[in-house]
Amino acid sequence: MEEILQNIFNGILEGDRETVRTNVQQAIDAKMSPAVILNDSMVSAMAEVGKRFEEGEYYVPELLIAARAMKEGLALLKPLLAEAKVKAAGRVAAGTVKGDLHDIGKNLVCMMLEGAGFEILDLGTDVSPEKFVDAVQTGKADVICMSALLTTTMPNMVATIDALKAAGLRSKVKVMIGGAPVTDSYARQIGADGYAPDASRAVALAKSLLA
Ligand code: B12
Repeated sequence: MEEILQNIFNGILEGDRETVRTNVQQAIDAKMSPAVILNDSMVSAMAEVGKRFEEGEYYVPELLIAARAMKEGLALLKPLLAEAKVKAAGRVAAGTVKGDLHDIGKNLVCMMLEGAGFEILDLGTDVSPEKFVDAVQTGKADVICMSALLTTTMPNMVATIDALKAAGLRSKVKVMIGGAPVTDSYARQIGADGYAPDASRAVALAKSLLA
């Protein structure tokens, strides 16, 4: 059992999708608890990936292939997790703001959050303030993650916060922002609840906002 979990852990660190897929399937066939498979191998591996990224040992490509390998295993686990009613860490609606088509960073944030046990509503790119509002109203998101890579689209983060206020929803949802041109002081200036400079710190931020 230990060996299977270790193989999944190593497979994610190495971005080896085949190893992750076969070992997760073996763990499922051996009737291991989906929560144990998720937390003791996959989430801990993604935490290690995040740590290596922060320490400059891993770069974006390693982050991407690790996240992809994790997704492969998650796809097998998802139906079982739903059955076992493993409580999601929270429901996150994420999107790149209106006018902006950059989605690599946003996708990384989604993958890391998913690996950490959050339920993700991926709204895609070019997401209007109305769509974010709808994700809170009908999608019941606890957290909104807005990404912007263009200085010209950053004001659409403000427009989204304004739309949430106008809909009377601002106090019901936490707002996280990020993207290369975004800063912590900008987050404070526009009244967001938090900013993170990368995907692994986005996970820590989401956890702290919902704690
Ligand atoms: C790849 C890229 C593209 C690709 C996007 C492909 C895709 N599917 O995403 C394409 C070619 C389509 C593109 C188009 C354009 N681009 Co471009 N692009 C880039 C580039 C080279 C890399 C961006 C990237 O993916 N980085 C890697 C990811 C992993 O990093 P990241 O996005 O920053 O995300 C991390 C963090 O920021 C954070 N994060 C991200 N989102 C969030 C959200 C939350 C909530 C949190 C907490 C954290 C977080 O976590 C992520 C992971 O660690 C940047 C240069 C750069 N240095 O950023 C230019 C750049 C962003 N692009 C730029 C420009 C100008 C454009 C165009 C206008 C070019 C043109 N004239 O057509 C168009 C705009 C299209 C549009 N409407 O969006 C400029 C922006 C300048 C500015 N100051 O506004 C840049 C900076 C290049 C430059 N130096 O001029 N681009």
